[in-house]
Amino acid sequence: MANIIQQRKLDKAFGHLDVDRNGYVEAQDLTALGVRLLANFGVGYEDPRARKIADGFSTFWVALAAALDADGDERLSPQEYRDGMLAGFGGPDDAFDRHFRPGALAVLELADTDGDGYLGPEEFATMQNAFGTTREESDFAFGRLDLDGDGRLSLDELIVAVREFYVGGDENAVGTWFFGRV
Ligand SMILES: [Ca+2]
Ligand SMILES: [Ca+2]
Ligand SMILES: [Ca+2]
Ligand SMILES: [Ca+2]
Repeated sequence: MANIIQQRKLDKAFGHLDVDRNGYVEAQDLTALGVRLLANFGVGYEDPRARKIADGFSTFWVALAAALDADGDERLSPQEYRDGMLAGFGGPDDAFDRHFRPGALAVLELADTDGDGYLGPEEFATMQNAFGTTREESDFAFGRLDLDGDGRLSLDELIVAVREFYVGGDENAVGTWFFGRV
């Protein structure tokens, strides 16, 4: 059973992924999201980080479609997404680590512009902007995630939060707030 927070997280995540807003998540949405991220950070396609994003998102899409595209039309409806995620994509087995982590890590590494292994509020906000998060919501999320209040988030703690946001069932986990209010 999905609680209301889980439901809202799933709908929010679906909204991020449906970049062209046609009501379905498709392969080209992931491509568009990657393009937007690279543009926000001013990184060109020749950059190795661009390749990591493209590979990570492609891996993610193939796994997502294989697990969630119940009717086989190569796109995910909101219902397919919700049902599939609740049925345990990234659940007890290590689907998250295998299919999701490489893309998520590529995004975080891209966002860590000074390469210190942490995201500060500016780096975080630039990344969030690609997902349509406002600066205000980004700062709200940053404040929730920065448990020790030192003004930075390590890539390791961010990966944990991303996992909590996308596949976690615990609404009290800080990752619930990864993209701002839910
Ligand atoms: Ca779409
Ligand atoms: Ca489908
Ligand atoms: Ca940094
Ligand atoms: Ca911190």
